[in-house]
Formats: sequence, C-alpha cells, structure tokens
Amino acid sequence: MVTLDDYKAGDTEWCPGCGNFSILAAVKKALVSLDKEPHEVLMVSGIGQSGKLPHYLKCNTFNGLHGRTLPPATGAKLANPELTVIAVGGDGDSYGEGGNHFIHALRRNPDITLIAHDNQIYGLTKGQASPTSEPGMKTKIQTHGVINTPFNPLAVAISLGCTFVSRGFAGDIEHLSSLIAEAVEHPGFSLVDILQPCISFNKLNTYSWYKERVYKLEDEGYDPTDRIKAFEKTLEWGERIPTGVFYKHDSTSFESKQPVLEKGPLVKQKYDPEELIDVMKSFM
Ligand SMILES: Cc1ncc(C[n+]2csc(CCOP(=O)(O)OP(=O)(O)O)c2C)c(N)n1
Ligand code: SF4
Repeated sequence: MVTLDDYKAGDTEWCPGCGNFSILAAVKKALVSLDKEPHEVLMVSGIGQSGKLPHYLKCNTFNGLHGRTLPPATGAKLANPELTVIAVGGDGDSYGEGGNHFIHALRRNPDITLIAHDNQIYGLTKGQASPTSEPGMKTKIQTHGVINTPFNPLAVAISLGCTFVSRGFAGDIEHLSSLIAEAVEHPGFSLVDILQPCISFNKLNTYSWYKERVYKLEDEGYDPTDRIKAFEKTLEWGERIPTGVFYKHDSTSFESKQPVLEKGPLVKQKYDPEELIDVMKSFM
C-alpha cells in the first residue's frame, strides 16, 4: 500500500503561501489514491518555479530545458509505455516557450498528463507577463499594462481534439487531486491547467480573487462529452470561472499506433547491434 511518505523528498524553495505547494500536495495525493508506486512514475519538467516540483518528489524525474518538457515526456512514454508519465510546467514553459510542443503533443495524443501551473506570470524570472496574463496587468516590464490577447490553453486543446481537458484551482486541493487522478487514469493526452496564485508577483489573480469566481462544472450537471459546449465554457472568464473536466473522449494513443511497440516496450526488447549495422550500411 503506497503512502504519502513514499513520495517524500527534500525541502522546497518556493515562497511561503505559493500555490505550488497545493499542487505538490495534490499530485502526491492523486498518486497515492491510484496506488502508484514511485518507481512506476516519471515526472518531467523544464525550467521555472513550477519546474522544480519534481525535485520535491521521490520518484523517477527528468529536468530538462525551458519549454522542452513535452518532447522528453513523449519519448519516455514511447520507450516504456508501462510508465506513468507526468509533465509539469508553468504557463510560460508550457504555452509560451513550449507552445509549439504543446500544440503537437495535442495532435499526437501520447498517454501522458500535462500539469500546467498557470500563475499568469513568469515567477522564476521575477514577474514578467506570460502568455496567459490578463490584458492591462502592469508588471515591471509591461509598465503600461499587458497589451496582448491571452493564450487560451483549454480552447486550443479542445480545438485540436485533446482527449482530456480540465482546469483545477490550487485553492482546492481535494478537487485538484481528484482531477489529477482522473487525468492520469485517462488513456491519451490529458491537460490539467491549474489556476495557481503567485503571491509574490501576480497581485491581480490572488487566492481571494479566484475564490470569489471559481465554480465546479460538475455542480451544474455539465456534460463533458459535448465538444461545442466545452469550447463555449473555455470562453467563460471574469465574474465566473469554471473548473473541472471541460471535455473528454477516447482516441487511440500515439504509442498504440507505433508498429515498433507491437513486440512490447522498447526498454524490454532485446537490442541487436547487428540490425543497426545493416541500417547504417544502407545509408553509406
Ligand atoms: C531558452 C530559455 N529562455 C528563457 C529562459 C529564462 N527563464 C527561466 S524561467 C522563465 C519563465 C518561467 O515562467 P513559467 O514557465 O510561467 O514558470 P513559473 O516560474 O511561473 O512557475 C524564463 C523566461 C531560460 N531559462 N531558457
Ligand atoms: S515567485 Fe511566485 S511562483 Fe515563484 S515561488 Fe514565489 S509565489 Fe511561487
């Protein structure tokens, strides 16, 4: 029986009160609820305050370059589809620097989960606007306020047929951990975009700002299989902000379509250097 202590790792370096703490707690709770052993899990991250999350978990981890979280996560899943692969990143890492990877991972549908800490700011580099920052929000760089239209990750995900599209709130660990557990269990690419207050640099989207606005889709008898309705819900932002599962459907995963995996995970297949020599020779 797996316990929270099995995932316990070193001290954190986040600001006290940061929303990242609740996300870390929710991830651990979700993995324990699924009875996943740490050795069965791989957490992949890039760079950012959010990218430090795998440092604080005792399981397999890979920490790569800023914005490059999804390619190694996809590669690891291809090499060993038996692993539970979870990618972690900020809104800058996942939707800005890594935006192109995000789009193509949605199309490919590898069976991995992306946990996006959406604090609408660049936390690690001390508070510049990110792709999801509110128009008008002033920062040290955007001194006259943000001028660009925010990136809408959920709408993009639904438009590209993502098989599991959801949003959680770092102020509600119970709800968030059950969303993460459902996303991890879902076969195919699952997105959990998380409203994460950055108490040091985002003075607009605070815990209290969210608490006045967030509600749960499931409390309103919402049907997450209706794609058009789901798209409509992604446009709701302001007085009321929906959380929960926006859209889900089944589709064949990227790795299930790979002929090379028909004989089992690559990590378990016998490596024959002779075969490689023949391939090399064919290019000479
Ligand atoms: C290629 C590259 N560009 C820029 C940076 C500088 N940089 C480091 S973290 C970061 C932004 C992090 O913001 P976000 O991904 O939203 O994560 P947060 O720290 O808010 O969790 C930037 C621009 C970098 N490390 N590498
Ligand atoms: S700067 Fe913001 S995101 Fe980073 S640890 Fe502090 S509160 Fe969290």
